[in-house]
Amino acid sequence: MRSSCSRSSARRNALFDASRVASIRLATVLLACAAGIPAAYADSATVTIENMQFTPATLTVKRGDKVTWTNKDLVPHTATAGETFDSKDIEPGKSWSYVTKTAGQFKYVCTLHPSMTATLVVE
Ligand SMILES: [Cu+2]
Repeated sequence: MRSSCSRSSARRNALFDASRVASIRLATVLLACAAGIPAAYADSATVTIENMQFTPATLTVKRGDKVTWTNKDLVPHTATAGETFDSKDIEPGKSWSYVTKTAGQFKYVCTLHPSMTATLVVE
């Protein structure tokens, strides 16, 4: 009798703790949004450079997301959008990442092969 009583009280405490943790998490997320800070769990996306092409040709991400370009060709490439971002040379087999800061549509190019173009859309 006594042991079953203390067991149920322990279970009540556990439930209370879980709901308290959930509301603290929610408050943290709301604070981060209110301050305009990208949430800590921002997404990441990948652009593959292969056969002298960026794939996908148009990638849409959210502000604060991390975009990684991976060069699977046997020659260096760049992902260059004027002043917004510039990977410089990405050697074969290497990657370069950029955390998006401002919203907009950014056309970018490989400065080594100007016919290679693509667009990064940041919402
Ligand atoms: Cu190139």
